[in-house]
Amino acid sequence: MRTVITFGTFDVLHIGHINILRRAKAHGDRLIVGVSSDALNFSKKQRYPVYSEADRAEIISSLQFVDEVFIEESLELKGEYIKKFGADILIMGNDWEGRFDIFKELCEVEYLPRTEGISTTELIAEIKAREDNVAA
Ligand code: C2G
Repeated sequence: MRTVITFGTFDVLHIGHINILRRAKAHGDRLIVGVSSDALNFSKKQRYPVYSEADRAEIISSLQFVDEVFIEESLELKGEYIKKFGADILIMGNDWEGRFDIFKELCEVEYLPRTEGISTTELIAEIKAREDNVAA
C-alpha cells in the first residue's frame, strides 16, 4: 500500500484543486489531504478563507479520490504529519517547487505543474468584477 500526502487551503474549490488531487492519488493507493486551518491562513495571508476550515475539510473529504482529511495546523508540522500517516510521497503544486525538499529524508517529494489560468484569488476578483458590472 502506497500512501500519498498533500496539503492546501482548497478555498472556493475549483478545477485546479481537482486536477492536483486526482493526479496526486494516481501516485499511490491512498490519498491523505491536510487542509490548512483558518488560523494558519490568517497567519500566512492576513485574511481568512471564504469557506471555513470545517466546510473545506468536508468538501475535500467528499471527493472520490480522497481517502482521509485532517486539519493542517502549522506549515512546520509537515514532517510530523508525514510520519503520522506513514506517507511514501508528498505531492505539491509547482508554486511550491523546492520549498519542501527537506522532507526528502522522510519520503519522496514531487511537485506537479499547476493548472494554468485559475486560482481562488482570480475567481474572487472575477465575481467581484461581475457584481460591479451589474451594479453599474
Ligand atoms: N493548485 C494547482 N493549480 C491551481 C491552483 C492550485 O495545481 N490553479 C494546487 C496548489 O499548487 C496546491 C493545491 O492546489 O498544491 C492547493 O492550493 P491552495 O489551496 O492555493 O493551497 P496553498 O494556499 O498553496 O496551501 O502547507 C501548504 C499549504 O497548506 C498550501
